[in-house]
Amino acid sequence: MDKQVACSRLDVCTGDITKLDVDAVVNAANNTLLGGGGVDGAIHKAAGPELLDLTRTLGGCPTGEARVTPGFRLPARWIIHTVGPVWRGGDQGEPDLLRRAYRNSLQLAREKGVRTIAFPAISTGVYGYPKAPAARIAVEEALLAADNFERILFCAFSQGDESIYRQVIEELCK
Ligand code: AR6
Repeated sequence: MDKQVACSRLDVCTGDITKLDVDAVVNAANNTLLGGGGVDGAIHKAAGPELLDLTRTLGGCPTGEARVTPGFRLPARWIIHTVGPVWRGGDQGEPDLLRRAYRNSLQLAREKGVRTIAFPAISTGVYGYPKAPAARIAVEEALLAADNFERILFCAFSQGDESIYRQVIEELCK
């Protein structure tokens, strides 16, 4: 697909991903899929207890893979749960695992017919992945998959994080 067309399908915003009216939101989960802090905690809280009832039956998720559930009480129809890597210095396969988390999430979303999807900054909170290289992987993978989507949204949680995404997009879309 033409790079500029792919770029035009990307968007960035700052705010709470649980409020977004998109077909799917992505959750930065852990291997248990049983909830936690950060965006995972916010998604479980907003989706309601039915989400945990369901994720208990899924048997967890290996790092780099993704699983899908309904959105329950979220505006989003689907939640794609993925598990990014814990940052251990960068030479323990972290970039590849983060890339796979994005790629598998986008693939699963595509299989569900999702047209609009929002990602949080996977692994960059509790898991400690440096923000700029993480954003670069996110944007690269989104551009590769953009022909399958109307809109791929990066939902930052601070203005500073939003500007990191904007810089990366500017760099990769020039
Ligand atoms: N909407 C959008 N982004 C958010 C929200 C929100 N409501 N809340 C936090 N963020 P983190 P990780 C941002 O720690 O690093 C959990 O306990 C946050 O500012 O949520 O992948 C899981 O159960 C940061 O930029 O996820 C795992 O154990 C980004 O989301 C572990 O944390 C990711 O931060 C996963 O760690």
